[in-house]
Amino acid sequence: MLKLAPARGFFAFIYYLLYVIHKKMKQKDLITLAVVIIALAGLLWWGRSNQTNGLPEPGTGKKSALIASETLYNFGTISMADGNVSTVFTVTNATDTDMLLSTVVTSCMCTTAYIEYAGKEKGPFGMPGHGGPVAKANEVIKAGESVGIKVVYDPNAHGPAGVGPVDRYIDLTEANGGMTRLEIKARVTP
Ligand SMILES: [Cu+2]
Repeated sequence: MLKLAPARGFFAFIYYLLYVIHKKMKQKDLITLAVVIIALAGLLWWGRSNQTNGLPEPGTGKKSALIASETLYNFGTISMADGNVSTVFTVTNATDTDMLLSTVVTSCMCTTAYIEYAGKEKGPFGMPGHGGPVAKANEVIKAGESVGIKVVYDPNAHGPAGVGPVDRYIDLTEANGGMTRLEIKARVTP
């Protein structure tokens, strides 16, 4: 997919580099150089493939007013054939003042979230678009009250290539800058 294009360009560049150096170096030196470059490329590739989400790490912002009953849910092994899976996290405004939950964003388009509060459901909220505006949640959670954050994961969103372990984040951002990160994991089989 898209990620392949820069890699292909990278290897084309290495090939060109080797071709140029080839004319000026002895064969033994060339092999040493090739091994070093392949090792570096491998490290780079490994590092990139370990980046499983697109959201920035939570900052050292203000303390969150919300307390989550749990911050990680593991769906275990799920099958594409069975379709979407969902879970509900409970988050509580643990302060004695009302708070404003401004945004709910997810780290990938396969994951959506809904706010369940006072008998209503608001959403879906998903991954922020490419430079586009983030849909505001703007939900006031009263002092001491709890809301459900329903998270839906679509194992078919990435097509047949989407098998294997997945790790996704759901970030709840407050008007005062506080942030709560929820996380889902699963192992996807066809
Ligand atoms: Cu995804």
